Amino acid sequence: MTGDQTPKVGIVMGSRSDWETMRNAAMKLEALGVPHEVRVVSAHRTPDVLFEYAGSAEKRGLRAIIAGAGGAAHLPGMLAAKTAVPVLGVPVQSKALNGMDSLLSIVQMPAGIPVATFAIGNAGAANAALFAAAMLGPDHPEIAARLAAFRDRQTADVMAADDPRIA
Ligand code: RP5
Repeated sequence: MTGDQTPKVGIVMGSRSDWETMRNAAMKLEALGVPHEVRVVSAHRTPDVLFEYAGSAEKRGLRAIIAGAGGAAHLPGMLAAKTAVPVLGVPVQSKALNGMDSLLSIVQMPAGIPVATFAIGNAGAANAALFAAAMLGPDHPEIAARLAAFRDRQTADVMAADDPRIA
């Protein structure tokens, strides 16, 4: 990464136990050279930290917040309520209900405060990062170019091994 390293994307999660999932978002941002930060911020265990994080996000330069949470996953919605920075919600796969609880509690936001909701688990975390990179693309051509290169490589990888009988 070169140039301005001020974080443009915040990755937050309700618990350290969410890191195994959310690291997939961090790895993608790292690979695309998107300056980012990572924090544990809990809506119910550290509500004051959540308010402070959301309240300062825009002026600190964040352009997207990727928020992962499991169970009663109110973190993304609460963040979205307290900042105009777009919030990308990642439902973490909970043990009791396999992430259906997380998914429904993130996706079913009442009209007025949107949270963009991604797939449950690792795929959702990775896609939230790719989405955040796409959001930044128009203002950051170097990020747009790296995202385009990633997609080209992905396409080439599939086409180079398109006979599943050959290892
Ligand atoms: C949520 O509760 C977190 O996002 C996590 O997915 C879930 C369980 O947290 P721990 O009990 O593992 O800390 O707040």
